Amino acid sequence: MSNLVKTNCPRDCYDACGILVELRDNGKHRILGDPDHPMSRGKLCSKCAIAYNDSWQSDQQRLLHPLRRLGPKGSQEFQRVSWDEALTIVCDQIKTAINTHGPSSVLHTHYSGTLSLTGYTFPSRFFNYLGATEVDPDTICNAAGHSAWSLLFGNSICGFDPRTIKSANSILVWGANPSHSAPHVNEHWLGQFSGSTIVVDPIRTQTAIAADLHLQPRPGCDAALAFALLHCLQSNGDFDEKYIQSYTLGFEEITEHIRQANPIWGEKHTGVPSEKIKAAAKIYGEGPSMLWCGQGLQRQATGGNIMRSIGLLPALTGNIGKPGTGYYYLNITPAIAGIDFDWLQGNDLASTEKQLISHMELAEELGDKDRFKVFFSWNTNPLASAPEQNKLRENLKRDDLFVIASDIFMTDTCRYADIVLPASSFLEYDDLTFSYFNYYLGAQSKVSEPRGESLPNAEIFRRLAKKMNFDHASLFESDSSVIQCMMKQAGLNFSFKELQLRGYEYISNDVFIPNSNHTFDTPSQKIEIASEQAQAMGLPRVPQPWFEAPVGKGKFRLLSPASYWRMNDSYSNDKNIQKRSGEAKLLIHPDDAIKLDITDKTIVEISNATGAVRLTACIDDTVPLKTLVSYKGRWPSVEPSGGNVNFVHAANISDMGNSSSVHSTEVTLRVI
Ligand SMILES: Nc1nc2c(c(=O)[nH]1)N[C@H]1C(S)=C(S)[C@@H](COP(=O)(O)OP(=O)(O)OC[C@H]3O[C@@H](n4cnc5c(=O)[nH]c(N)nc54)[C@H](O)[C@@H]3O)O[C@H]1N2
Ligand SMILES: Nc1nc2c(c(=O)[nH]1)N[C@H]1C(S)=C(S)[C@@H](COP(=O)(O)OP(=O)(O)OC[C@H]3O[C@@H](n4cnc5c(=O)[nH]c(N)nc54)[C@H](O)[C@@H]3O)O[C@H]1N2
Ligand code: SF4
Ligand SMILES: [Mo]
Repeated sequence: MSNLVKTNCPRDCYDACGILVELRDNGKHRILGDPDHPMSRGKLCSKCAIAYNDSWQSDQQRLLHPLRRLGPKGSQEFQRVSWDEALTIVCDQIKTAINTHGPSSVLHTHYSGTLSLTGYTFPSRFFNYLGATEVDPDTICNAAGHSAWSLLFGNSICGFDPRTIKSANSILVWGANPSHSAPHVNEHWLGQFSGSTIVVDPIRTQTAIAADLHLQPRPGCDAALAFALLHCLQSNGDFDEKYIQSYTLGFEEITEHIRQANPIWGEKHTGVPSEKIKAAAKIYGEGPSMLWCGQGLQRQATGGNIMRSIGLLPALTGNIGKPGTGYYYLNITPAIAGIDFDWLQGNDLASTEKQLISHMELAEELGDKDRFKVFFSWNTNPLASAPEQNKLRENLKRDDLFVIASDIFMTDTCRYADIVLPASSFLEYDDLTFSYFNYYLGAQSKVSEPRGESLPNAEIFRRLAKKMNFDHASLFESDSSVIQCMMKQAGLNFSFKELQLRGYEYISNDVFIPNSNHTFDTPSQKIEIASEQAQAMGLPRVPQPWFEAPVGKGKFRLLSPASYWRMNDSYSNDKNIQKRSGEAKLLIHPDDAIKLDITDKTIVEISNATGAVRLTACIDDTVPLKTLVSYKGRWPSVEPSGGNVNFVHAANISDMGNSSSVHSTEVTLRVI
């Protein structure tokens, strides 16, 4: 057997890189980028190249055994126990909660640890069968955008096919920062594009610097900016009247909004110079043009309205349904290929309707003694990533709340758990992976035995189901059966072994041209500019040209998007990455810094009614005035300050999808 094995990266990342593993006899393998893979081209991102070759294969760093809490919650005093003991305790606690308060008193939360399909979905079968309450996963990330584009286009998960870039003249990247969040897409896809690139971002990111045109609006003003662009597009004669007539509904209801949104108005309310608005409209209007809306964009108080408004650009210019056009938010490739998520997650196993709460409600709801008795966190680390960290910690400490956490490392969430269950990493079991950018699936291949006594996510829940004496067959389906079924559903008519050898496979050799028949999955089958559904939800019938007023005196807007060195909050425990990325920084514009007597390395505190956190100032003119930036991804327990930006995140929900509006956070700033 060759000592090289192909696998794929299952992180929550647009790139979905191919990986080549050089097997070593000592069991500590070399993890490299697959040179034959169209994204990785022989190179992993800096963070994975370090962490996969270090902490992810380190017995000192990984959780190796089930643990039972000895000291107070948060103290990290644990005792090693066997799987049988751990699962017996978990099972007893779940049964007690069901007997006294019903199954919905078990609350589970999960998200983006691994996105490999079995690891990501299979445990939900257990919780659905049980009748547990679920923290609605996307509400921490992208639910507002999904709701918005579902109303407008009838679909938010099947966007342009990146392979059609050759036919485009311009790409508009709006509120995404692939230089951090999708480094390979940034280098090999966007970076090699020969047409014009426009970036809309309050931060002058590396992607913005490389673009032909950068519009730098104040945060939360994008709907107004979209309308100003529409005004210019219409003036330039770049509206596609025939397309509007045939395939959209309710155009006449926004014509007045468009008329009044002239570029001077746009400049006044967004901070983007009118000349730049005109220049961007000219480039986009020439077409064919592609639109990429990022996930950071919609984490605003009015993020849903922002997405609906920006979606009008392709709709009114007819940049849809032809090569080199289209709009993209997320391509949920497995769903597009036909993989049945209801089956994967066991949505039909529930005997009563599932109760959902938003991530924005989690901290508060955990304080409800009568509602939740067991909290089970798996594949996620809410004590770093969730809002209202003070309240969350306080409520997790409740004596009458039993907490279970499953992770591959001793995260802050694990520290607060009564029982910790060690999970295996993607190097230790077979699965399918996918990209939410490119239209391909990949094989995740087992290259090591699970570290210590750790178990793959699915196996943990098969064992727990057995302990609970559940007997439904789908709770015990083997990984290989799930993988085989998924491949069949996706039309990959060859063996998993073959996929492992190939590494990855496009779900179709032909490029996708979504909406080429111009029929949309909305009630009217048209693009619903005016939406009765929206109205019924208490939202405006049509997108609104809203903008936010600049922050008040003494206040700053805080943005905390994806960091270069971390994957969400993962890798924060990796010593090398800690060294490379340095202390947690707060980027501040030089003119703001001078006024407050702040220089590089000054220790500052940002605070609001929700909490406070100390950070190290970094003077940086890539951020706009009155806006602060601190990239997400720190574990409070490994920070000297004991905090992270989510101590000031107030959990306000956005206008749609019960979703996060973390980028609407306002703080005051003082020197310590
Ligand atoms: N301030 C601020 N906060 C944010 C955001 C922001 O923009 N600003 N963004 C939000 C967004 S977009 C997201 S998606 C969330 C993400 O939030 P989380 O889902 O909490 O993401 P991670 O912090 O990476 O946590 C995933 C955990 O899963 C673990 N893990 C990895 N593989 C496995 C596995 O196979 N099994 C198990 N059991 N565990 C595994 C990792 O070790 C890690 O601890 O954060 C949100 N938080
Ligand atoms: N390295 C790395 N890669 C990641 C992640 C990570 O943590 N680290 N996280 C993964 C996950 S879970 C996700 S969801 C994606 C997120 O990746 P992206 O989709 O790129 O989204 P973000 O990085 O959250 O934010 C992108 C940009 O939105 C901008 N933004 C914020 N507010 C506004 C606004 O009001 N208007 C406009 N126009 N722009 C605004 C921010 O300044 C930021 O530069 O990345 C994934 N990839
Ligand atoms: S996290 Fe993203 S960029 Fe890094 S190796 Fe994985 S897929 Fe590639
Ligand atoms: Mo996310």
